[in-house]
Amino acid sequence: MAGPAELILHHYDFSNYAEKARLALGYKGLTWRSVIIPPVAPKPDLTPLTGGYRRTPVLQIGADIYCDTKLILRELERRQPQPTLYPAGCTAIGEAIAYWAEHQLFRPISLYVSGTNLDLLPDNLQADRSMMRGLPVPDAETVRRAARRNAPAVRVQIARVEAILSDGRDWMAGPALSVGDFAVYHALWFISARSGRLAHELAPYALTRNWMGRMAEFGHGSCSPITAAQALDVAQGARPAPLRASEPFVEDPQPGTNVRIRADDYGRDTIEGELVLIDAEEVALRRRDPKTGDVVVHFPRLGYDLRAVTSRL
Ligand SMILES: N[C@@H](CCC(=O)N[C@@H](CS)C(=O)NCC(=O)O)C(=O)O
Repeated sequence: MAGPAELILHHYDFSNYAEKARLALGYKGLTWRSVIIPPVAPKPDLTPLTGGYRRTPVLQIGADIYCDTKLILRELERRQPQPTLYPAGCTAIGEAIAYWAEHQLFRPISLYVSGTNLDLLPDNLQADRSMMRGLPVPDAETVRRAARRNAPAVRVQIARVEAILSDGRDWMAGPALSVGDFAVYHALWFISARSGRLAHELAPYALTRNWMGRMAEFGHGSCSPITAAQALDVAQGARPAPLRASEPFVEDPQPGTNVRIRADDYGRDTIEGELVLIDAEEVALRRRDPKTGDVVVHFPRLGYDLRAVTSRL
């Protein structure tokens, strides 16, 4: 059984965003508990914790639930500042590199990898991901065509990663490791997460492969499994941690308002609750579920759409 202060990561092995979180846990030398969640919806033991958020990974600490790796990494830093993921001087550029990696580099990689390894994927994965994006469910030939169409965008961008490193810098944003390294790494990690069929794409790039090797050495920290039911019990037996004071912008809903929040890109399931924290980095909602009791669900501000719930009467 896990205690209320333990880090619990809800994830599955081939999730690249989960790999980003696992590696950050390893970099900080943290001990954590692992709950393996299904890679496709429905996720009946996860969504009572999140209020509907279904993406992977999710970090739970007692009755506090952190959605999205952008916030998960910040929360790990808040709880264990050293070694830092946010070095002065490299963080702003690191965040910009992370945005590029996660919004332009990764999608073609995902399509190229999926179409190349279609025979190795769970049967219902393509259908689930298409529905998650509001797209029609593709047949196998459509998925393979998308792989061929996206291969050039992958190649062009791997060459850019090599170019970034070619001035002799150790890390993506310069002399210090930053969130940019974790974001580029998890995107490139996905190339070989399924099979070695696309290893030739990285083969020409010695600097990139050396940098990936240094990243992989951080490992995953020390982890031991618990069940999804145990994780729900941890939430039920814990109270949400005290929150820092909100610092809303003038346009923001005030704490105490009923709000709904959802991702602004894909997996746009709506989560509703009472706004209990809002500042430049984070938005948190209090909600209640019979399986968890009171929980506070935390999101990064950027990348999420937040609205006050207005009565439709
Ligand atoms: N911005 C999110 C993206 C997370 C994401 O897209 N994860 C993928 C898995 S790698 C996902 O949720 N896929 C659907 C699922 O797992 O249900 C983050 O940084 O955590």
